[in-house]
Amino acid sequence: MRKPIIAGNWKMYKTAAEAKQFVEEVKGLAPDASKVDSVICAPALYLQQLVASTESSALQIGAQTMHEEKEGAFTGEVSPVQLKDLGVNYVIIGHSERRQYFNETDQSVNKKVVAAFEHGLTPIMCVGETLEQRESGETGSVVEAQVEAGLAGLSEQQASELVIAYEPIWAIGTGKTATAEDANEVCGIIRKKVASLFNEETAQNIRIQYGGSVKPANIEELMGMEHIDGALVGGASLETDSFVKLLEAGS
Ligand code: G2H
Repeated sequence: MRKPIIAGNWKMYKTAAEAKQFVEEVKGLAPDASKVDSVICAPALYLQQLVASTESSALQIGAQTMHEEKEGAFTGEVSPVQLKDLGVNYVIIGHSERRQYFNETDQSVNKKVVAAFEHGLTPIMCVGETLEQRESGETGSVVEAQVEAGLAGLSEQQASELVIAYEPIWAIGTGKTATAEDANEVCGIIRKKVASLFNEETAQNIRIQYGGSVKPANIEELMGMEHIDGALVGGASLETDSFVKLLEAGS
């Protein structure tokens, strides 16, 4: 059985004091780590402090992006080695906002996914279609192509450990959620694609999250779906009450 994973994506929100207070409040309330992986993906600035304050709690800390090189002259960037050194466990790769505003492509996403594994981080790789692509019936082919490119060069073991977040772009921060059935259908297409690229066992192991306006009111229905193993949550991960409810629904 796949262990659910609920990850908050704080994006560019919170001051250091707010981040600290949130984690102090939530860490004792996170469900047992044997039931659900509970993750906060915080701004890079706060990672060190948050890793230290969640030590020996069930709450884990992730980053929101990283560079693919282990070091170098890349002003402003953060490397996988630096994240690992801080004790970070997870890293979101290829979020649609990174693809849209920072020119990330399937190829750069693949390099980052490979580099994350190389340095002992678990990538949460995001895929998803635009509204235009959905309306023209391309959702399946777009998502399959993103999965195929993103997983290139991974071993079966790495692919099994990868987390894929299916985030339809039109549902991000808009209040629109894909219906649970629609989300499940696309997560099923992703799983099938993983089976064709690797094998059935890998496809059964890989965890697939849904993301896009997930909140306490819709998480249970989403989590009840066959192919949905968790959620990547933006807005509703910023408040302690709603985030704890999401963790509980995941466990
Ligand atoms: C999608 C999601 C988190 P929200 O970006 O990755 O954000 O839950 O606010 O739609």
